[in-house]
Amino acid sequence: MRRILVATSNAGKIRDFIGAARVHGVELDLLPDYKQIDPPIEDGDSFEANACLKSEYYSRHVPGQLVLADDSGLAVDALGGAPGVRSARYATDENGYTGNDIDDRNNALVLERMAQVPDGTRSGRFICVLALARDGATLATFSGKAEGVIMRSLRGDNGFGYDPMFYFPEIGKTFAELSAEEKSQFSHRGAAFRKFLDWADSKLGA
Ligand code: ITT
Repeated sequence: MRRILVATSNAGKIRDFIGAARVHGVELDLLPDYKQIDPPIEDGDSFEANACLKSEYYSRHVPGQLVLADDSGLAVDALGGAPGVRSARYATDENGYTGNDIDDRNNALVLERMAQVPDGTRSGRFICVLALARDGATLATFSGKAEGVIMRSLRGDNGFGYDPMFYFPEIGKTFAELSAEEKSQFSHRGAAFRKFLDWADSKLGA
C-alpha cells in the first residue's frame, strides 16, 4: 500500500491505529510536524463532516500525499445521542473546562447524567468516521460502530476517552480492559479501518 499519513492529535487514537495496523500487517505514519499546524475548528454537525474537514485541511499541508483523519465519539441513547460529535469537548461545553484531564471530566459528567437511568436502558454506541483526502479533496469515507452498555462506574486501565465506561457485552469487558490489538477487532475504529483497508486494496493496489 502507498504511504498513508494519519492526522490526529489524540494519543489514544494513535494507539488504536497502531494496534489495528499491526493486526493487518500495514504501516501507518503520523503526519509530519502535526503539532506545528494550527488545528482546524471542528464545527461540522456530523462525524462525517468533521472527518472530511480534518482530512481536507491537513492534506493541504502535504501536497500529493494521502491523509487519513478520524472523527468519532460516543452516542448514548438515554442522553438523546449526546455527547455525540461533542464527545471530546463534553465537559468544556458544560462548564468551560479545558485542562489535561478532560477525559476524566467527560467521563464524570456522563456518569452523573446517567446516574438515574435504569439498567436495561443504558445502551450506547461508539461511532467512527475515517476520511481519506489528498490535496484538499476527500477521496472516500469509511464508518464503523460498536454497540455497548454504559457502566455505572469506570473499569479498566487501557484505552482512552470513554473506554472505561463502555461495556461490550459480546466479550463481557469494557474497552479499557482490552489491548489495542483486541480492541481493534471489536471497535468502531477497527471496523472503519478494515473498510478503509479493503478500499485501499482495490483502489490503491498493494
Ligand atoms: P483529533 O481531532 O485530533 O483526531 P480529538 O480527540 O479532538 O482528536 P474527536 O474530535 O474525533 O477527536 O473526538 C473524539 C472523542 O470521542 C475523544 O476525545 C473521546 O472522548 C471519544 N472517543 C472516540 N473514540 C473513542 C474510543 O475508541 N474510545 C474512547 N473514547 C473515544
